[in-house]
Amino acid sequence: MKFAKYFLLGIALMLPFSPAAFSQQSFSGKAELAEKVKKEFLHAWNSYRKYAWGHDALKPLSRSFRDWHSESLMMTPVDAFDTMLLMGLKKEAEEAKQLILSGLSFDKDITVQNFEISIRILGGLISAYELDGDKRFLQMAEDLAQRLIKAFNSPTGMPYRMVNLKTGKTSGAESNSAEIGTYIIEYGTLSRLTGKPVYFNTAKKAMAELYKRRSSRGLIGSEINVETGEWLNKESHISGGIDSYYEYLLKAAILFDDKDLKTMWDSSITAINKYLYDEKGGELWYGVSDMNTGERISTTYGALDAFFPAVLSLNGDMEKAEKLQQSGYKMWLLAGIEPEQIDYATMKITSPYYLLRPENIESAYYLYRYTGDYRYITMGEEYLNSIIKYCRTDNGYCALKNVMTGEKMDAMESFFLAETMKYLYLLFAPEETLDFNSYIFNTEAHPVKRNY
Ligand code: DMJ
Repeated sequence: MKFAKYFLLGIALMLPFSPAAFSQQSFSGKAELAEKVKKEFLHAWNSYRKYAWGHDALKPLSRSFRDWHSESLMMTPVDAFDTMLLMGLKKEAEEAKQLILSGLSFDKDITVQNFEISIRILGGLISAYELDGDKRFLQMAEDLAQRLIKAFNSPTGMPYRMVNLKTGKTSGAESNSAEIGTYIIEYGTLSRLTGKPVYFNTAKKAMAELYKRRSSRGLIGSEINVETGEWLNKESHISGGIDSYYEYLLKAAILFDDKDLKTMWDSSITAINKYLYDEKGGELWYGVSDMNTGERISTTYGALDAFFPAVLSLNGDMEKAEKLQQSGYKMWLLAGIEPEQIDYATMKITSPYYLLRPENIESAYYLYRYTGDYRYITMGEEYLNSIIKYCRTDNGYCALKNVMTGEKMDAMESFFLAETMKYLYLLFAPEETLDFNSYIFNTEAHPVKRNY
């Protein structure tokens, strides 16, 4: 048996390189990597359990917790629940489910950030319902949505940034494109599940209002007043502050087979590829330009931009997707772990922290699913190992204040368990774990079914 294994391995090594030969040879490696991710997920989850149970997030260095508001919204368990289901962690999933169902209520006099609560908690509850089937998750999701939807009550239909869960009082008229245009996956799915079109229509209207205010070049800016519709910041890019608006245009066009959203996406990606696309020394990057003139303002790219290869690949543009992912990989390797932002013209780090973000890994996962190229497995393995090397502590995982010095931060964001660990796991796990072509992920990596 042993002889046969080494004989076959020897033959495989003599074959000229081809992804198929390589992936067969390394098959058991993927299973081991998936197990390794699961073990590290448990390490983080058990630390949350021990020091932050019932609270929003773990503070791994001080072995304590952080709540975003005066009362907890159980952000980490809600965000992590579907990852547990996908990993087959039945005991942990059951415990998290009981905690959420018995202890989480939205009848609280607290003012929340509409965007964050929608992508993390509303998205988490909807996926929990779809994957687990317990109707109480759907009831909670609708209760939350009925409170959050009041944020859209502005003169333009673009939502305020903040809304009080009990009183519905809104605040924060000065908002950004991402916080205006990232609701339709959650709201549209809720419309499908409840038969009430109001959710889908409200989210779509906000996107259309934003799109309507694009410049003659077809670009949008990053900050806008939702009462007057006036742009406050005309910098156009694919980075934080705009990113998930584009992500949701494409994903929702696919998910709901919506022609208007498809038109909006098509014209947006044409403008992005004309004015933000930047080739430097054979490498592909996307920079920052003025939305009115189309002229380049800066050559920055960062951890948040690294979602874009996934979006490009979902759009079928594999050439740009693979090329951009190579640039993202280079950025990750600069200091051994991904910095928040670099200047790609000088390859200098302009923002040195690492918040345990998932986007670069998310793109590696999409590219592996689309190409089957084993290079994305080894890329993911490097990402995983560097996160273990730099961010693992005795009590969970922590963000880094500075990737160049390795200085740690006392924070483990819930998206580490919702997204970073989920995408790593799905990258290495067997394809049947989640049929990639049957689901669309919200921007917090919560999967929703494509077809009903
Ligand atoms: C997440 O909350 C979401 O992915 C969002 O779209 C961007 N920021 C974080 C992760 O980096």
